[in-house]
Amino acid sequence: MTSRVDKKVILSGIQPTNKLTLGNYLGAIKNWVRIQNDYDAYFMAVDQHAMTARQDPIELRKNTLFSIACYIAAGIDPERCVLFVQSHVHQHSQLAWTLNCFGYMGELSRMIQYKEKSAKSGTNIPVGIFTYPLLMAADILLYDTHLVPVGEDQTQHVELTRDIAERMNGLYGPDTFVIPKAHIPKVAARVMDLLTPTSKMSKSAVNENGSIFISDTPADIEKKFKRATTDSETTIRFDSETKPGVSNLLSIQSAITSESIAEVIARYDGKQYGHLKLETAQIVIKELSPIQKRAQELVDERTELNRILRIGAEKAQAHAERTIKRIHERIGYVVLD
Ligand code: ATP
Ligand code: LTN
Repeated sequence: MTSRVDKKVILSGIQPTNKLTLGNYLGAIKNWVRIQNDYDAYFMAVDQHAMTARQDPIELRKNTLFSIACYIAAGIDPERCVLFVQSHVHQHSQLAWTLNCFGYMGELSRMIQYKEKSAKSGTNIPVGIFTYPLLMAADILLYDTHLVPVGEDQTQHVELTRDIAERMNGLYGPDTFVIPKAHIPKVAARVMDLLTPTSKMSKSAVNENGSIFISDTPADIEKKFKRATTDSETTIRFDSETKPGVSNLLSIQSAITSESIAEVIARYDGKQYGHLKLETAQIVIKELSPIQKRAQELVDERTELNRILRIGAEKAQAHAERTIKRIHERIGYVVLD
């Protein structure tokens, strides 16, 4: 079961439910960029996952293209990595059905994201919110993935993927599926909401002022950081329990500048929260501005993006089809040559 270039496979994706946030960038994309050369890498926009919440069709299409453009603008190399849109590779839903027959109601109902999202959905909870981790498991297992670079909130889904892969390996042979592992960044694995720093920064937060979007203008970014919730003390130190707001700003800086938290703190000796907020804003603006500009150019121009997505879909389909054939053989479907 070797991959295209005999390197280990990494794969990850982000739901194009809105514009990407600083959380997606620091928790996922920046980490992808850092490790892309060491692996056979697959990165996608998971539009089928986005369907678990109602989407405006025009916005969904726009956000999907903008996500891919952001991956490239942030440094993902489309010549080296397979960049694609999930719905372009029909094998994802095909394998998801099979996994639906091997995942258990009990384990799915323990998923934290399911509990949180279903609580927000009111009485009519789409079935997809419940079975969603099995589509994610299909995404991962289709490409014989070894490592899944994600933020901390996704570890439970990767664990579930491992459990199902091991279950099927027990039934159909130890090399049916590669057993994947989550790869979590050391800093900023969980960027917090600026207004409610006890919750994760999210694309779909109720109050958009707590989230920094990659597409925010410098003025928006500065305004949001100035309003960031801190605490009633005055000392700048790291303690995510008692000082979640200040600690979040320190982590954001550290993730962008690659300084340690201690080095960031040392720069604030004798300074106030106001300085910390403003300088964090400036560091974020400097990091995001070129990404935003390049992503917008790619979306406006479109031909290059279409070319990249067409090649990505073909490469992804080729790998996915090999896996589908292998699984269908093992589980007893009739496979035609
Ligand atoms: P939504 O609000 O639509 O549920 P989200 O912003 O939480 O979405 P996802 O599409 O669920 O984003 O996540 C995509 C990737 O970004 C995952 O790897 C996830 O772990 C990472 N990620 C999302 N939010 C954060 C965050 N606040 N800090 C660190 N990583 C994050
Ligand atoms: N469930 C993930 C997005 C996602 C994903 C994947 C991440 C879907 N399929 C495969 C890594 C690998 C989320 O962040 N909500």
